[in-house]
Amino acid sequence: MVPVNDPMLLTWIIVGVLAAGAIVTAAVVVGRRRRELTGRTTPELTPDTSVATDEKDADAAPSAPGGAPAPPAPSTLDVPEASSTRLSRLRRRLAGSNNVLAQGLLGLLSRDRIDEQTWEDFEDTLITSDLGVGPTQELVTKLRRELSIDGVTDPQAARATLRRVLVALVDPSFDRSLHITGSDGDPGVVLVVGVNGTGKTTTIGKIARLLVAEDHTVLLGAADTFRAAAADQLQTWGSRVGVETVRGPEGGDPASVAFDAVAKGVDAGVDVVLIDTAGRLHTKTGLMDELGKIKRVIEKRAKVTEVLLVIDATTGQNGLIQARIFSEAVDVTGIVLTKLDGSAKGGIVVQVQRELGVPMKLIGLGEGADDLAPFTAEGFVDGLLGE
Ligand SMILES: Nc1nc2c(ncn2[C@@H]2O[C@H](COP(=O)(O)OP(=O)(O)O)[C@@H](O)[C@H]2O)c(=O)[nH]1
Ligand SMILES: [Mg+2]
Repeated sequence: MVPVNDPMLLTWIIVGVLAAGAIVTAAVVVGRRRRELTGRTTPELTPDTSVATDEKDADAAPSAPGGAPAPPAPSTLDVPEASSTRLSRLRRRLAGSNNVLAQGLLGLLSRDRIDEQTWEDFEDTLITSDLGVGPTQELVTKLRRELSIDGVTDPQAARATLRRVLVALVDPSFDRSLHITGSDGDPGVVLVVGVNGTGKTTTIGKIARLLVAEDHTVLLGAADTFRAAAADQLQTWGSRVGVETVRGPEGGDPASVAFDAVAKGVDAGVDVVLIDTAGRLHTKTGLMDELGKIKRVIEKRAKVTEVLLVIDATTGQNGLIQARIFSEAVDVTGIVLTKLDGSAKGGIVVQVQRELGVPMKLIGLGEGADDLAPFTAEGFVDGLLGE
């Protein structure tokens, strides 16, 4: 060791030692601080619990493999709205400012005199509202005749004429009641069919609520076995009003789930069994085979009293094509038109009913749990005309 005699050199050595110490201390502090920060902002590693769902199952509970019961039962049950008040509550949604049919009809009445050009424009409006060419011509012919007798100078009278002609077009003579009474003490069985995404599962959930509001006992059958999420979605609907769901394993045979549900309904003595089906069948033959089989197998236990075809009003002419295919595959006894709240084209009601010769029985007017109403010709027309 060389003795350090130079005071300047000694000072420099002390300064150097202190500086080195300060640097080490600073590094330690910064390091600790960085670890703290990192710990706070980096999410903990957890197993991926997300479930692949599509938009249509957004309200479904997470899927459970193997069809295990998934949605927890709510602690208190909902009290669903009675059917009698629904259409009047929801009617306003029919005549939204973007409703082509409503606008065309009311526009016609707002004139003092209707010339040839006006009639032609009116006809075009009706056709673009999905009313269809046949019903449009029928409506225009009738209106021209009646308004030429009564005139349009009295707006009240003209409106009454329009209402009368429209109600006749929608056909008030159809039996629109849901056939939910089985024979010989068996439950009524309602089979719900339609393309994926049209609103089948939602509609079944809503029908269950309608029936519960009328003091019927109900059982649900989840015969859409493609994904467990589909059965979860149905079960969630049922559990909100204390209605049980019969389900099978994911990918299982839909007909066997439908059979089990109906058998259980018979044994338990419930009033109505509602059967959900899948709409992912891409070929017509596949569709016929599948739906035909489900119906045949159910009927080994109890008669199917109602086959409801669900159509999405926003799909327009496409919905009509689907309706034709389904009605060839299975004997449709009633139509449910969903999403009329989001459609500017209420005319589809008349066209679908005409095409299939089957009554419109229920209309969906929103995503709310009780946004499904029994269809009546008068209620529908009053909704369109904003009365
Ligand atoms: N706005 C509106 N949405 C509806 C109506 N009915 C069903 N939906 C929605 O349509 C989507 C598909 O419904 P879902 O019942 O899963 O169709 P499914 O595949 O035929 O069973 C869901 O997001 C529903 O909330 C309706 O009347 N109005
Ligand atoms: Mg479904």
